[in-house]
Amino acid sequence: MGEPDTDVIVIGAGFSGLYALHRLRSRGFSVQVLEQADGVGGTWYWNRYPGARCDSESYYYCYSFDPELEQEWRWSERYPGQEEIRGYLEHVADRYDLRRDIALGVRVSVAAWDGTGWTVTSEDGSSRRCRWLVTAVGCLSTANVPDIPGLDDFAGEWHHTGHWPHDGVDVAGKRVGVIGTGSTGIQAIPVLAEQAGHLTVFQRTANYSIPARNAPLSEDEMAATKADYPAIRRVQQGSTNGHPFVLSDVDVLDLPADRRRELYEAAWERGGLRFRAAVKDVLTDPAVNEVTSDFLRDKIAEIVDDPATAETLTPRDHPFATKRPPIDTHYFETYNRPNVSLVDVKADPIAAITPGGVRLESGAEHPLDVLVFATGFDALTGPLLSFDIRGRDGRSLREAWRDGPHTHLGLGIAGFPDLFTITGPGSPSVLTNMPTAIEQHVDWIADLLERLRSTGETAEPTRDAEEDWAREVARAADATLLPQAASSWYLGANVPGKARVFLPYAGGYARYRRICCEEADGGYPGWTKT
Ligand code: N01
Repeated sequence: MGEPDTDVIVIGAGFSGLYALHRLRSRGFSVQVLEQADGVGGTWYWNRYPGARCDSESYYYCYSFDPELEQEWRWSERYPGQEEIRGYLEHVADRYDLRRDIALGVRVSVAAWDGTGWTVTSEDGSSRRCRWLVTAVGCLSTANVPDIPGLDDFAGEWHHTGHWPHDGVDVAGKRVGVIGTGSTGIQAIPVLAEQAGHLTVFQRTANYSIPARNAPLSEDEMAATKADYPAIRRVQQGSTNGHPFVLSDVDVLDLPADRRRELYEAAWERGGLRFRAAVKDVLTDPAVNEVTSDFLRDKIAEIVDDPATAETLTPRDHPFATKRPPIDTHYFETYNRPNVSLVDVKADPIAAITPGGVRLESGAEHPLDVLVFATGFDALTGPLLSFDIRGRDGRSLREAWRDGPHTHLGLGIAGFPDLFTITGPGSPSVLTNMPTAIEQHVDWIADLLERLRSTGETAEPTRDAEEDWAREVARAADATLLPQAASSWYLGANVPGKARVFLPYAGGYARYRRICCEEADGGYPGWTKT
């Protein structure tokens, strides 16, 4: 088997992989990062579609591990655009001298446990051995392109938003179609509408959306944030979603109608994900959710001129925020433009893609030059199953997860020793501010690896711990309204044939962090150490 080439291999060089490299290196581990892209950045390397921007605010969608980094970096806008975040991660890679341990353009095909370590083989045939394997592959990195007949014959160009060409797509004056009205579609549609000759939006599920209220950040705002960082970080660590918002304690149902309206209008004016934080119990109390959903439905009717279009855009089949709530810049306003049309593909589904465009089941044809798939991702499990992970006795993860993912805390998998999954299924990940979730996971993994280094043990979760955690993940989801969105990617429902399991942990970031601390403080009782 030979000596390991390195203590740890980390797969992926996005937010997770970069921090894992830095943290593990600072604890004295040798680390090799393998990244399939030609640059660092992960999600922010790939998602270059028009309008790509973070829905979390810049001052907290960033690392917190180094106060000097917080003080020296200057964000330009309330919500950072894709290029700015990619620039930030490039800066981090340089500032902490990370690049010397990152191999770019290396696509892992197989990672196999060999009894004392992991052998990681890449598509180019090269292999490396390590003692510990850490996946930093992201949660939303495996594109979901629906299997619609005829796509190969399309005469125009088509792109998934998650693999947008680096030199852009010229849509000026062209007939452009967008399939999908999730967070991505809702960001891209207003920008594409400004550039395209005609934009046709194919909507299957109408979505709620809150105005982002993006704006440049002034020197004063940045200075105030920088002065306040310790307090901001404390709030994040004690929060449900890893955001620095204090959740409202006002019962909206107890308010008279005019006060309730004021509360909602103020939240709408503040915009962004803060809207959700302004309504207590919005994700647990159906009556609260319904009045909130009604407020948002009314906003669509106010903004969109044509009543029939407004009605098609109005979500009625799922409560607000049970699917990840998008935030937007002039999304609903875009439907008032003369060059934009909306097609309801729930009422009249897409039958085929033809050489000239999209054909619906009714026979209606929509001629297109460019087709954009804003159709999302095979979330959480997709990135881990996109290559062949083989654990004890050669058992594959694809086999082990045939009926859905099994993990302990989203951090490890029974039968897969010394493998650690940053923001894996069963962790709060996509329900939180991702950098916050990532730092917590990486720090926890680094502590465990230090212990294993000193004891010489190998660790993997026990089956009992996995089963207990699966129950807790299901309990936490069932305590909310989240499972009510039948088409949600949180449930795996967007990918045909995928097991329907609520994937992230909905019990809240602070609670989850406490559980992880207890696990570590208790000597890792959920892990077998041999
Ligand atoms: O993907 P989605 P996304 N025919 O799965 C539709 C994060 N994100 O890329 O709802 C027709 O949400 C599908 O319809 P339906 C964020 O966590 C973050 O937009 O399944 N339509 C839906 O409308 C987000 O939640 C930022 O009925 C089809 C859309 O495509 C996550 O990424 C920015 C279809 C897919 O929506 C994913 O968002 C952007 C078909 N065959 C995204 N298949 C940040 O700010 C799918 N659809 C950090």
